[in-house]
Amino acid sequence: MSRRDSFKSADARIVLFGERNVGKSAVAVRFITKRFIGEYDSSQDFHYQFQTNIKDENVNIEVLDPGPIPRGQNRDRIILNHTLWGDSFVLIYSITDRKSFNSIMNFYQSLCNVKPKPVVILMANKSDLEHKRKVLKSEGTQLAELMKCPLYECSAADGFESITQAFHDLYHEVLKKKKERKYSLSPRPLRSAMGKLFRRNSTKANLLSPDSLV
Ligand SMILES: Nc1nc2c(ncn2[C@@H]2O[C@H](COP(=O)(O)OP(=O)(O)OP(=O)(O)O)[C@@H](O)[C@H]2O)c(=O)[nH]1
Ligand SMILES: [Mg+2]
Repeated sequence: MSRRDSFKSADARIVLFGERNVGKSAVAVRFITKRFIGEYDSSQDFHYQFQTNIKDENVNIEVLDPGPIPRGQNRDRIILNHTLWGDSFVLIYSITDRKSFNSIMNFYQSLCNVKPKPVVILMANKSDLEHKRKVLKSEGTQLAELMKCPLYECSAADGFESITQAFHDLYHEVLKKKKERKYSLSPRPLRSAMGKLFRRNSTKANLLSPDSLV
């Protein structure tokens, strides 16, 4: 599906970033279908759009699960394109793969170069493989603190609840950010007039007329 076919008004556009084999596709498919199918096509980008119910609200979500991101110059361009498209990001590593953990900061820095306070969660996948663990939970927690975002240790193989919860929380962060931005973009004179309006006694006689809101 081409990006031009995107929902006109997606409520959230989520991009998954992480090294190869960490479970990006498994996590995306778990969230969207609640299923774990074991093997996933890694040859191309997968762009999903769907409606889901979050806290009794129907929302339009789009998820981008990137295909291989090559090394070299093209890498920066591809990450930049994905970053511009998305409004929120899941940074995924596998607890069994230290290299994948080490590379998270690079993804995060690339994001911050384009979007100064990106909406991000950190996901430590494959928590069912405790016997193969190479990254301590405390290391994940420290990294999340550095990036000022929450950490979710979860397993795409083990059930859908924790992954669904992570995506729902991310969606709520997107909403929060959109509301903040809307507020900060509202014209100052109107904002201060609104402030006056609500500081006043709210009897009818004290309400300001529209003409006075300038
Ligand atoms: N045990 C276990 N295996 C997982 C989990 N998540 C994914 N896998 C397996 O890990 C392998 C890689 O998963 P993918 O979802 O294809 O990983 P990916 O990050 O999309 O990989 P690329 O598309 O190559 O970048 C597959 O064999 C999955 O079945 C998990 O939580 N636990
Ligand atoms: Mg994949």
